[in-house]
Amino acid sequence: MLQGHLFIENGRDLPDDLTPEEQQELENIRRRKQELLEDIQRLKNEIAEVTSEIENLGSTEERKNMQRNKQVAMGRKKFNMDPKKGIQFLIENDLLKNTSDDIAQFLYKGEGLNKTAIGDYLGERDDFNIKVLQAFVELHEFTDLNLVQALRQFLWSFRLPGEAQKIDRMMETFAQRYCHCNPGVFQSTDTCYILSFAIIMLNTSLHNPNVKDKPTVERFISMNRGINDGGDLPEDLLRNLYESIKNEPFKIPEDDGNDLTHTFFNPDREGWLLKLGGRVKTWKRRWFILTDNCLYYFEYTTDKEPRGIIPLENLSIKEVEDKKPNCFELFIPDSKDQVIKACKTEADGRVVEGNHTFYRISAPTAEEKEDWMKSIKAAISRDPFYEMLAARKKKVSSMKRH
Ligand code: 4IP
Repeated sequence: MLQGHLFIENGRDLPDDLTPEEQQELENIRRRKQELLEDIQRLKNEIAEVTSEIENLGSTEERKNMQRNKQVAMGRKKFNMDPKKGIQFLIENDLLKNTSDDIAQFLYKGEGLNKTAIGDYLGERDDFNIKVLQAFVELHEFTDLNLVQALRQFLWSFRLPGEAQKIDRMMETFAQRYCHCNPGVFQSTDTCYILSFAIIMLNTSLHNPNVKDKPTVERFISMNRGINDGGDLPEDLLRNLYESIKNEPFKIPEDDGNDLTHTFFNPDREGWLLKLGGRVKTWKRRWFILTDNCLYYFEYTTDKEPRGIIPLENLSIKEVEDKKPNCFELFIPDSKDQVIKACKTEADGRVVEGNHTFYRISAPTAEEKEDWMKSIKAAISRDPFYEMLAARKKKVSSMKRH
């Protein structure tokens, strides 16, 4: 039987020693087997087809995803180098919708984005960028936060650019959003705007080691008199804000190691420098203090009255070569012979106008020269901003009179 079976397996003919019934049965078995083999083959084919479909599906999906991720990474890189070009690239490749809301979301999430680049994009004057800025600020939730908490959140989401006009626009949008989320806290957006800056400056004064004179809470309160549309803000509110900043300084993104609190608002510095005389060109060692946008110099560190004061407004600074090492010069741009507005003390104690068309100064080391130049430059560049702030203060204090 086994042999017969093998015979059937290998050949097509039926063995002739079987009964007709056996032959019939054998025939049936053969047919069923054939059918089963065909079924198996069909299933195999189907499985192969489906597997290949799945494989193809997986690899195209994967490929698409990989391609997309690559392009997004490229878009982010481009954005960090040139924000406008980066956004354009992402839009052209369908990775970002060309709407202010979508772009704002992208910047707010900020994944892989440089915070200086975000600040630059948001600070642009373009109408569309202003819309993005508004949408971006609206993504911040400030409800029930005090002004310091809101500023902490806001100033961490991007790096405030150094340009006065940009800062003005951004802080204005911030103040509007804060007032919208917290109605009734301030009389006007201007009040919120002014107080925001008072807080940023307080942060610097309290936490920048270069600033020796640390303001007390009383001074902070008195500095902010009359800013609530001519009226005063509640003392408790100012005390809380002061304490909050005192206990914890602002955390500000430092993409390039330079930050607003250290260089923009309070570049104050003091130290010994050599100064060349105005008419008589003698070098004198003087103790210099940079504060309130002015350079003061004293004969001794303990002197109460300075020998001279140089307001930095409208001045420029440059490095110069001299027999003395590490020299730099303060001068009026485009006007070589004009005398710089400054005051000095004569030998007999009278305070008179200075005679310098330039101030040449020599620092003890190259590093100190760099530091002084950096601080003085920052003091000069903050000027337009102070003017804007002063204009707002004037506006709110005049409201009371009207
Ligand atoms: C003086 O030279 C000092 O250098 C003064 O510096 C300087 O005034 C005078 O400039 C200059 O004549 P002598 O002391 O040798 O006379 P300081 O005031 O620091 O002592 P500045 O304006 O630099 O303070 P003129 O411009 O006054 O001559």
